[in-house]
Amino acid sequence: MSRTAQQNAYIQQLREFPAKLRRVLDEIPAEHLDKRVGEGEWSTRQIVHHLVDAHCFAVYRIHLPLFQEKPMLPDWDRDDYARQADYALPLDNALALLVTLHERLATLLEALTPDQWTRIGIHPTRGELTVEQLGAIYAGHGDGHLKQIADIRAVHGF
Ligand code: NI
Repeated sequence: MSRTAQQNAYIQQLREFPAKLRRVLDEIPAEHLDKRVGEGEWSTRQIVHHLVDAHCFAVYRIHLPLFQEKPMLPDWDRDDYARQADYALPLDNALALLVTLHERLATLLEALTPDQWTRIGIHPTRGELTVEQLGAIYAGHGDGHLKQIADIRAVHGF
């Protein structure tokens, strides 16, 4: 299978993320998990549960263009999801799912042919995206939220 260095980098990033997140969470005392930087902002707990839902959508969104011609990729309201009862679950639940989801994503991407990387789906806000662009978005998505968690820690000093 011939992959570009960039494609390999996305796959590697996806493979490493769950352990990276776990190391960050291990440093945060449980009593701080529900702290937020302000009204309407997400807590660390909500961010971690958000990653699970976002990466469930990633698996779904990356599959669709493999089998359909320029499919519409499903949209979702992140704040609606964040208000549901499952976002209050202990983080072990989310971490276990993230390990599984990331293994699926990485395995899926690793086996793509060069043509499959160029298949296109219609993202609800970004328009036409290739499977490679979707892979890039989700490879970087977790790190963006790690910065958000770092901001919460900085504001509250833990
Ligand atoms: Ni997000």
